[in-house]
Amino acid sequence: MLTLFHSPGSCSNGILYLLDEAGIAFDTQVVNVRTGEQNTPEYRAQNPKGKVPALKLKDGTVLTEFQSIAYWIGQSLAPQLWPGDLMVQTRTLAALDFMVGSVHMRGFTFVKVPQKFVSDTDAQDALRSHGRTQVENGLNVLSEMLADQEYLMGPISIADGALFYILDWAAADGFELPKNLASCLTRLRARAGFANSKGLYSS
Ligand SMILES: N[C@@H](CCC(=O)N[C@@H](CS)C(=O)NCC(=O)O)C(=O)O
Repeated sequence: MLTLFHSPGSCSNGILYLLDEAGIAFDTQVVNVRTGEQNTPEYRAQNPKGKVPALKLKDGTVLTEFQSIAYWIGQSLAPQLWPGDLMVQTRTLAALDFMVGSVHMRGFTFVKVPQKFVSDTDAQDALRSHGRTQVENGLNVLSEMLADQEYLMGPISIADGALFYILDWAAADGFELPKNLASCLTRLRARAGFANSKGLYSS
């Protein structure tokens, strides 16, 4: 059985979304990053990076890093989430990297946890504001990428796992979503995998 190391409400929601979408059986082990469970020796023994998501395979291998876990899911569990055309595959990986590496790490990280970087409260406000601008720019790029398609690459794909958590965070943090992204989030929430999941998305 696969085991997803997951903190509800965090970016591991995106991998949970893809596993639910794949419709396969898996276990979920909660690692609450708000209370520091990612730093326990037990979890570090599984993932020395101390981050979620991580996915433990049947043979004990632990996969880390959102993009590579999403890639593995598309290659081995859910071919319907992995495009066939080389250029679309390449754009899918670029979209994943943009969402996780830029919109999340260089945007939401500063919106959500500026205190991790600076202790001065004015500096935290400046960092939060910088993060909000990065997220807004990111949402505009994603809106152009989506255009009038149903999902980010056209048909549903592994890129939509990252899009799901990015849009979910944006809505929760009071960002105004461009119309096509708001409709896409509604469509993603209406899919059977998410709608019928065990409910480990909310913190
Ligand atoms: N590069 C990692 C980043 C994952 C990440 O930042 N996860 C956050 C939750 S959204 C985390 O585990 N934070 C705990 C910490 O930084 O201590 C990936 O792509 O999976």
